[in-house]
Amino acid sequence: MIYIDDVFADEVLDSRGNPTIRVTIGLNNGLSCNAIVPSGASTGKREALELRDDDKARFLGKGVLKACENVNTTIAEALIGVSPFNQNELDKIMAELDGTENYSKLGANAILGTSMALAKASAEALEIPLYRYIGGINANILPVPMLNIINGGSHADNTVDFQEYMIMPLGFSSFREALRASSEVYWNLKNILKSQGHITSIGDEGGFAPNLKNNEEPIEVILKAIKQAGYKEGEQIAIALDVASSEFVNGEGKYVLAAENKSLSGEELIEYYENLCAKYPIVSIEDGLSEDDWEGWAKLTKKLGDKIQLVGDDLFVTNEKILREGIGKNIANAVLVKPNQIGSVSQTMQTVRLAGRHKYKCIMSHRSGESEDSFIADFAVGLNTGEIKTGSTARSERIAKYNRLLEIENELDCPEYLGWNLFK
Ligand code: 2PG
Ligand code: MG
Repeated sequence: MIYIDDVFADEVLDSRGNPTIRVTIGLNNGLSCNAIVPSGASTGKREALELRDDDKARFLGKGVLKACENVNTTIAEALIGVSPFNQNELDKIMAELDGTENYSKLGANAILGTSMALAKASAEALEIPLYRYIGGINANILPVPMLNIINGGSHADNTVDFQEYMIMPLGFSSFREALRASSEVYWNLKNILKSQGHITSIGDEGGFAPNLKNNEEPIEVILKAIKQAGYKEGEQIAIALDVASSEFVNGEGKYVLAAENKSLSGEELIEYYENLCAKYPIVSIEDGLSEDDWEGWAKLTKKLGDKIQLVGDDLFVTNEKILREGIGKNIANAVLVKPNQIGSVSQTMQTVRLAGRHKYKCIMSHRSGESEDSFIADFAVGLNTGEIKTGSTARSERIAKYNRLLEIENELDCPEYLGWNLFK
């Protein structure tokens, strides 16, 4: 019988150079697997708690030694000697050990790291790929990527208010071709920005971070890059935005667009989006309104919900209960799926299943602070999310996910890439 004989956590660095937790699970057959937990910058208020040490003498207070300690003592004691294959039960045991809704005792980073490493170790022990372990023979769809090629908001030190300007390669028949086209657009974008005298340094997710004059100019320049790369805007490559509006809403509920010297009400911001969508091939807007503005969200969904994908990230924080409330109120039509917002593999799966039952789309997502761990690539295929958001075609922590998806596409007998069928 296979059982867990070692659980070990240590403090490593993420892509921003901040400490994060790596959990290694060892099995009695000699196998061992590890997982590294990512970390966000523009976090939703209701996310599960990322436990940090707050010891100013180390890593400016961001150390995760307490979370490691929790894995190495409390969690290890409960898991050693147990079979790794009962993911739901093991996640539940950790939830009970913690005893709080948001994992504020042991830390969501401690629990998620263990949960991910358990899934990896189980797949390894069965000698099957992780996506196959998660999804069985149903795991066959390569996700359409959302590639963040211009970064703004709290992910970059530039003038742009919106956080992410993404391209979605929808008019292609394989993931490989879609990724190639995206990389070509990225390089054309760099050349155009350079020729216009802009800086071409990159933000946290590998996109460029130029100082542009308003929040529309990034779209204009991306469309130019699509054309210059030889692709048809709207037909082959569409635009998706993560506005991350909770980051620029003020105390009075006004949305402050510093780049345009404007302060808009929720209704005015909805109108702003309607105009943008009429003008440009936008297929998806994430966090268009703040996480507290549920009334505004209902209006936004009424106005644009049958035309484009409206994604709740800070709004739903991958939380089944909050998503259920949103579904009941007809809010948004898609959910961003970030395992560390909720804290375990099985809870993430519950949220995805709920979304599926109510025809909400799911987009598997990285965090702005990432690592070489490509867990979410397998997770996206295993859960058939059909979409993934994992940065631009630069920076190895982003590329790790894309390269893993290329590998999965090679492995599958008849891989499917949905492209526009995603919306049909
Ligand atoms: C987002 C994410 C990832 P962060 O807002 O969608 O792109 O950013 O990890 O900083 O929350
Ligand atoms: Mg977001």
